[in-house]
Amino acid sequence: MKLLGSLTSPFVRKVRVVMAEKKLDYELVLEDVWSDDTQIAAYNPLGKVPCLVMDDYGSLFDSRVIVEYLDTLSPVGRLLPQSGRERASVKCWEAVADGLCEAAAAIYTETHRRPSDQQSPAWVARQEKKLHAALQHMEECLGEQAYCTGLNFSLADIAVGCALGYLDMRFEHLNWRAQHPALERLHEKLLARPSFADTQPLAPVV
Ligand code: GSF
Repeated sequence: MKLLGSLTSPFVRKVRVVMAEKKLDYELVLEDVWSDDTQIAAYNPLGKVPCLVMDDYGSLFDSRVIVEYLDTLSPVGRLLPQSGRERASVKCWEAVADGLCEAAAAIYTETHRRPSDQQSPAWVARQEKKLHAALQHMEECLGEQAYCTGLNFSLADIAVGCALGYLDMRFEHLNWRAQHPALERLHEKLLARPSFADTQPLAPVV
């Protein structure tokens, strides 16, 4: 399998962490989706990473689809409960964490890729509200629990950890740790896992 991705995307990192936790082999192919000569549209009509290209050249996209598929490939380290409310709960954590990343990436794109006279402060403020609400929600739901859904490590923790790592890379000034001690504790615990330590996001040198 080939994973088309970047070293900065939290969605790509989520897939890489899942690959590592499941002990799956793959090749990471770096793709700059903002460059004119990107190949990404040949595999994903939406032009986004991550995109998984399988050995028969079929492709899967959207990190949530990819990680759900990967979890079925091996019984090693199940990351999603088989069914029912528990499974939905993990997926809901993932949706909040991914939504946080979407809001954060939207702010970054607006403020760094759009000419300043075309930027909308009101739109940025709307995304910031989502970002802060998502952090608050995750902090409250995690509370004193060992992991997002209780005692067991799951895809929920992977999604949350990748979102927090993305904030550290792009929004250091936000200092999310100050208001979210439960998330800080979880993040420290996750960084002790090789799957997280080996995939820390790298902002390109510009
Ligand atoms: C989001 C992927 C995404 O926004 C998923 O895979 O979970 N729901 C999707 N990828 C960004 C890179 S980043 O912000 O992580 C991307 O490829 N953007 C290029 C574009 O043209 O929007």
